[in-house]
Amino acid sequence: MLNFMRNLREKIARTKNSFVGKLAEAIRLRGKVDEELMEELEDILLKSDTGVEMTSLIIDKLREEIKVHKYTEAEQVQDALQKIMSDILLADYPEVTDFYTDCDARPRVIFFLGVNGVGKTTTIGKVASMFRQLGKSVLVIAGDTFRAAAIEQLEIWATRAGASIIKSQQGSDPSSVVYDGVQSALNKGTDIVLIDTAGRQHNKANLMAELSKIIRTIKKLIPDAPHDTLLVLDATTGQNAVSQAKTFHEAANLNGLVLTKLDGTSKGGIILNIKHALGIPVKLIGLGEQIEDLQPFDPPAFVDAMFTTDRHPEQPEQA
Ligand SMILES: Nc1nc2c(ncn2[C@@H]2O[C@H](COP(=O)(O)OP(=O)(O)OP(=O)(O)O)[C@@H](O)[C@H]2O)c(=O)[nH]1
Ligand SMILES: [Mg+2]
Repeated sequence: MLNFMRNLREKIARTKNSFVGKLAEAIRLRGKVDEELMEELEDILLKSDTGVEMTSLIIDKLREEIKVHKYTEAEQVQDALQKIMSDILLADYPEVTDFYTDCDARPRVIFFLGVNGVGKTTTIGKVASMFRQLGKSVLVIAGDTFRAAAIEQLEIWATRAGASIIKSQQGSDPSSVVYDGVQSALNKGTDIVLIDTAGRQHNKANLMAELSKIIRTIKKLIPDAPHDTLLVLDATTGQNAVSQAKTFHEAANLNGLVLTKLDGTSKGGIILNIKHALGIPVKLIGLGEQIEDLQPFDPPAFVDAMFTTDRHPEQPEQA
């Protein structure tokens, strides 16, 4: 658990320093609570991908707190702002469920989708590895029959994770390999099925229809599957991710999000906004390219990692 927390803290350091750090710095440097400070904070929130509506919500709440409590000290404003942001996150996730154990279906079918390059295949490799560590049998299905080398890439991850793979030829119909894969999992009594899909732009109607077709195919074999339909979003794309999600949701009825590359952004405000904007929870967060760089999204732990300031930072080691 300690490692898990330390890892999270290190991995989101860019967001913490840049986004949360900038807010704190603005408050400290201005030294007084005035309209200019409010505008500066608003600007930082917007530039950190917090979204227009969420930013106004935060700023309005902060103004109110300042008025009610007659805050004049930088530290009071800083604490109030952090509390507002963490309350938003905690209210959006009233209970923390464990993604890896919160579904008893067997096989549990998890369907991954998203635009090109967001981290679908990598996430599948990481999720496969986690389930294997929990002692589950895992089958990955190479539903990306479009991109050259996609099948090989998934195969490498499957081998690394200790999962089996069902694949077909590049260019073949993704629905048919998905059908074969789910059938095979049913025959073998596999615990977990992870389905990879080709990256697709959300404004291409035919590609979105293909997703619906794959889902119908899965349902022919298991009516209540997929048990999870996860949209993978790249955190570095900011608020654009919200509009992507809306279209994917219409085509595939999402029940969760994976927010990848949180290690690669210095903004990170999207995490405050996305559940609020879409009503779909973030279930997993990607924190790097390695197999262990994925965590279930745990809002209290995240709030802690994002907002707790080391009041007594360790001295840098002597060279
Ligand atoms: N830093 C960082 N990189 C990531 C993360 N997740 C994925 N990546 C990288 O993002 C790149 C794309 O990852 P893929 O898993 O191939 O993405 P994809 O969505 O399957 O891509 P397509 O199949 O082409 O649509 C790779 O270089 C990954 O290593 C993450 O959480 N952090
Ligand atoms: Mg892929």
